[in-house]
Amino acid sequence: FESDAAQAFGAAADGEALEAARVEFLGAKAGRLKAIQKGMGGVDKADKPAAGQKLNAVKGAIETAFETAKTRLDSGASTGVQDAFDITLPGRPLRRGRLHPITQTIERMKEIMGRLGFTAVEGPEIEDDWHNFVALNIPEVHPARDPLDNFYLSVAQRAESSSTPAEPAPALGPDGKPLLLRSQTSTVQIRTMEAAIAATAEGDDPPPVRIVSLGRVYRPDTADATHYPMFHQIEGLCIAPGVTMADLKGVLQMFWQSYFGLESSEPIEVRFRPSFFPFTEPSVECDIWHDGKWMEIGGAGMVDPNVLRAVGYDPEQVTGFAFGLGIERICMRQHGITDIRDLYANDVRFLAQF
Ligand code: FA5
Repeated sequence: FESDAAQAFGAAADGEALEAARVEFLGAKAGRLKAIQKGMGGVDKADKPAAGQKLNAVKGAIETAFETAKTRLDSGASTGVQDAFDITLPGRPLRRGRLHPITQTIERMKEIMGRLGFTAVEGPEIEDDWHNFVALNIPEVHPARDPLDNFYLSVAQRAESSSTPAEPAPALGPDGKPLLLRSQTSTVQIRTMEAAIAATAEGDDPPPVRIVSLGRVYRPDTADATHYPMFHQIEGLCIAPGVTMADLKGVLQMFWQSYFGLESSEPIEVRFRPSFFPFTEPSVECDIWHDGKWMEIGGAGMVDPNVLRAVGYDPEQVTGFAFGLGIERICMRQHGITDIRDLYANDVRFLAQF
């Protein structure tokens, strides 16, 4: 009986269970101890003192067991509170978010070009025929317009009947020409020069322009280690009277010296190779000497007079240079990333390294 009571008190997980056990064993009216006390009447007279003593001892033991259980519950021990919170354990480390490596590269490029006096501007990712092609001196029948080389937009059509789903129709701009995702950031050259001309009062000289534009471009290239259908470019444009190819080379040289300079023990050299772009003349492919080899970084050249004329500049008054570089390739080269797809697989274990 005594051990039954101790067990019941010990097992009580909360105040309610303990109270129920107390009523069962120590209850003043119908408790089991009370029942035993009542049974004392039937004990032989000679045995009574010994039995009374025994009963008092049992009662004391049960009461002690009850008090012990009550103390235990009051201190919260068996509610599990102490098991769940061990305040002496070291905390779990908080993981800090970080910027994507491409975002870091973009921020660094903007900062360096900013110090060279180039303002960062943005342009839309959905472009029209004029800004992506015509104003950039890309004629109506140029392979660059091929639907296989561009993401043209279309609009879903309401189906005539459920059995014949409607063909999507080409999405057209206000000029009635197809809209597309821009395939290069050179579109922003056009928008910037147009805005500068539009802000020029009649009879005034249009202001010089020094901008960079960094953003996404889209081409239906099959993804492989160095190509992705969405990637980023940095476009630079400088328009002013008397700008020459030497200025282009000087700006690129300073840019790369700042970009890689801290890690590179040798001065960065810039090399131009003859090339062709419809919107520059002459046009070059640009390489830099980095880590003991020539690294191709993108295209550049002097803005074609046709482009200047298309937006309203007088090519007799001003000249300018432009360049367009692939940001992923530079970021990859800098960090030793060998597959462009790793940049966009969104594996945090990979991205957390940069
Ligand atoms: C151009 O896009 C020109 N607009 C550059 C330019 C601007 C020339 C101003 C003259 C004046 P190109 O198509 O070569 O050029 O692309 C430039 C860079 O984008 C390439 O050198 C390469 O680094 C990168 N690139 C091209 N296609 C991809 C792709 N699918 N994935 C990742 N990077 C790419």
